[in-house]
Amino acid sequence: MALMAGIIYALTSLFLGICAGLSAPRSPPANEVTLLDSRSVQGELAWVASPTEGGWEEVSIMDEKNIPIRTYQVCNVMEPSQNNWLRTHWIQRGAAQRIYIEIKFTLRDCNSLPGVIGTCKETFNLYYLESDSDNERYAHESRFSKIDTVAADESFTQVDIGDRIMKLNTEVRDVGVLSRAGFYLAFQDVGACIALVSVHVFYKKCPLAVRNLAQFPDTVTGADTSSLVEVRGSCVDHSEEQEVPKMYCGADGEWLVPIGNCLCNPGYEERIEQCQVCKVGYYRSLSSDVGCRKCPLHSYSVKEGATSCDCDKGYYRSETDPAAMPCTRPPSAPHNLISNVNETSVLLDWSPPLSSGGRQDLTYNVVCKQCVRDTQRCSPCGDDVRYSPQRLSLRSTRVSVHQLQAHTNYTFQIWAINGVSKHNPSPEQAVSVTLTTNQAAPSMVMSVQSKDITRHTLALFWDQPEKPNGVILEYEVKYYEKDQNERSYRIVKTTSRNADIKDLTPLTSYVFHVRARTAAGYGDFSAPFEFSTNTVAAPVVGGVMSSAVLLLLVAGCVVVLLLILIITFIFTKRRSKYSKTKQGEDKNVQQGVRIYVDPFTYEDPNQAIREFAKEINTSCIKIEKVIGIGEFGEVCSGRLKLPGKREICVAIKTLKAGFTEQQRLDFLSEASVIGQFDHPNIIHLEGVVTKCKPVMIITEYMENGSLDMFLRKNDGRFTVIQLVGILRGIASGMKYLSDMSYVHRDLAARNILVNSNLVCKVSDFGMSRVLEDEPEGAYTTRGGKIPIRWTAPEAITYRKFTSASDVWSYGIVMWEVMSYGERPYWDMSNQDVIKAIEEGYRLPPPMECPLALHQLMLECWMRERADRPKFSQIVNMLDKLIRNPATLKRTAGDASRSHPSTINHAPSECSAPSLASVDDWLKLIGLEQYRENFNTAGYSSIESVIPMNHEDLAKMGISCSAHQRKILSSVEDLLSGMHHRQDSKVPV
Ligand code: ACK
Repeated sequence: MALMAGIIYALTSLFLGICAGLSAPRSPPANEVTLLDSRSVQGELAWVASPTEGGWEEVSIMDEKNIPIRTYQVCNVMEPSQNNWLRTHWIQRGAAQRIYIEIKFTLRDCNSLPGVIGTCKETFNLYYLESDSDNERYAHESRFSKIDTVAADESFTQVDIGDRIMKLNTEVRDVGVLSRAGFYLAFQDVGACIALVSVHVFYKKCPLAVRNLAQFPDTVTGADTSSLVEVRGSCVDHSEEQEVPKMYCGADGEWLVPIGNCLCNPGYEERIEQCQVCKVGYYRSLSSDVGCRKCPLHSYSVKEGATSCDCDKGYYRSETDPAAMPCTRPPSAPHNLISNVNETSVLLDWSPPLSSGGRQDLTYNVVCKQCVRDTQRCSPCGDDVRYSPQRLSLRSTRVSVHQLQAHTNYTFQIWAINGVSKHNPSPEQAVSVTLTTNQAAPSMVMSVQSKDITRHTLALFWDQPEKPNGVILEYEVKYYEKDQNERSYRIVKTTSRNADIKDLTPLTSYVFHVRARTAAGYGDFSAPFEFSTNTVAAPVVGGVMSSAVLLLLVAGCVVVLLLILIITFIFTKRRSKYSKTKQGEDKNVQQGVRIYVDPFTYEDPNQAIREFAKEINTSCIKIEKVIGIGEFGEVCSGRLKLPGKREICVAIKTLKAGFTEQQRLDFLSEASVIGQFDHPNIIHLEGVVTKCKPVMIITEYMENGSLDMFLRKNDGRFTVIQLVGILRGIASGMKYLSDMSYVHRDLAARNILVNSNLVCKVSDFGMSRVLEDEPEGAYTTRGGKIPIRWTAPEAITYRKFTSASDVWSYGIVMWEVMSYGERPYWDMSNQDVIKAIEEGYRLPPPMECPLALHQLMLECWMRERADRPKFSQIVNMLDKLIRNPATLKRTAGDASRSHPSTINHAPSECSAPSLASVDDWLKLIGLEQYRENFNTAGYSSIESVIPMNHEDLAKMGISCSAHQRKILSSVEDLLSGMHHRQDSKVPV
């Protein structure tokens, strides 16, 4: 009793010490909602203790600010069979689905109390009971569910009390899914000396956040520790949705990658996740514009929130002018107009206007007016006047005008026109010239016909030329026999538009041409017209012309055909030349074998990215959901629709905002690596997005995620042949990599992805070379992180990474696959693993693992790397096994899937007995120093240690409680391992 009183006194005095350093209740982080905080309760806690006497006791102490703290204490370490319960009052659940309980407590080290062995405990139990109302305060203890046994990381001793050393433990436990309106918590003491200093119960939420201009409300996290809650955002004021805004709330109360976004309405701009109105003198016309901009030249805005600016007086904007363009004016007139008359044609030439009005779209229109001599009366020129190149929208400063009337007065105006001319057309935009055309010969007679044909005569008639250009004084008809030489023609002249042709030869075809004459001379002869004297003739224009056309057509076809042939020839020549050059230039091909090129050997790593990864336009990508967190940012799944290709599912690795250029290059280096590979068992790169943010790497989507998780989820579900198929795929991918001289360095089941057809693909080519991000990475003595359990000894000790060290890792992957995702070397520490391997131990065959496969694993783990098989040999061996399934029948049978004591020796040391002795076992768990204690106490075999407890250890002189715990937990493992074993205890 005296001892007890001393302890209680000590506890209380120590609390005072603790409380001096115990911070006052903190204001909770934004992502926590407190349901109970014992430190902020005013007055007594008044929780229910049973038994009411002699068990938990409420003790009030003061912290350094003299604020009372309520604590509960119990310390019945001398009495056996303690069962002291302490229940909180009813705590309302609120919106929580999963709650967190943070307990701060102190605990007395039993070893430091004399005479308490057997009764003193160093743990207590935490329970909860859900209830819809506060009517189950006294519910029977058996109705409570256990959350956990809580042990102290730190316990204090008499010496600590003397030194007033603060040893406050903080433990957090969580429990869910809760469904009732509230719950009670209970603390069961079974004989410890313990003080509950504070109990803080809370749940987590993702706090209200605004991302991409969408507001996401306070969101309670999901019930599951791994669940993501999808939340739809709503656009902030003065903004509208561009793509549905969504975000995921993670279980830790952190928001993950935002998807979709809102854009500020026109007249507003984005400022720190808000839309701010544009100031006077500024405008923003489209939601896609970057921000408010100053009104462009010659424009203004007089109100806030302008979506465009009005033009100053005398300035205009065309319908197609963007709002950002300055307002402009019509151009001034062209100048230096020069005319050059040639008979009935005129060539007009001018210089551009001195002012274009501030625009680039200057063109010219020609206005032609025909004026009556000596009067001012003018009328528009007829439609028959021809302009070259055209009359309107001329870009050049020259036009030729044809088919004017001879001897006629004309006025030509040249107008300078731009996009805003129509707002203010004025004669100031034109320059004009007046001129008179010269005399000109008549134009051609276009049509000649015949009638009254007899054996010796025929009558011809025709139309006046379209442009007589004066008075026609005479027509001339030239004709000759079709079969005769053209030079032996005859001429008939007439003043009328017809002529009787006489003295013709019967049944003969004649060719006729007609021309007109004015004072200016003869016009050109008409085209040939053919008539015969034996029948009623039809103009032969068609015939003569059509044979000419036919000829032209045939000639044209021949030319086109020839052209096609020549082009095809040149093209195929060039292609074959191109592909030859391409091959010649392909720098990662050496003597027909493609060699991997390290992107970091490029002077500019961006060049490697451009060379090996295709740039994808973000508009082709649809992000759908977050599937995980990578080193550089979220990993999402989504869809990719490239033009002309069908839509496919893809995985999208994103680079989170705020990265440095080096991080960007490190992130993209993975794409430069994967982009060099093309193999069914290597993850396929679709491309990258580097030109806009977020920067992304797009790969094929692997529906079943990483191999280790996939195997754990499907424990025992596959046939051995299916598992060997998986291994064969991975080996084939690795053979491809080693053929390309690529060393992976981080081959492990977690870095293999599985698709819906169970095809496995090697992945994770990122910074795994450096392995800073590797979750299994441990720093070695030589620096740098290495995933110890997967890595060959020579790579651990002197960083000799080769395809042979990849083979070692492949052996570990084989073991992971055959044990359905078991952790290699279970919970042994990295140091113990290194030591065990060094001493020749190797992992035993997993349960039901065919001996042939375990034999292959052992070969992969040969100490000498030259003795390990090559990947090509591994593929061949697995192929052989698949072809002869009978060879897979023999299994190690009795081997355990999870027994650390059944580590095998390497094949070279197979003859050595491999069942761990007590000495070996102690060595494995790193407590060799107790070898003597065990020997002296008579524990000579593994079996003999099985029934051991704390008391036995204390009797042997092992008093350190951490060591006791480690030994007893290893004994428990030994026990479960023995249950797994069937007959033989000596796996080979
Ligand atoms: O183990 P998992 O489900 O598979 O979670 C991780 C997560 O993203 C972070 O790396 C998953 N992951 C990565 N690449 C792909 C992919 N191409 N297809 C499907 N899941 C992927 C990985």
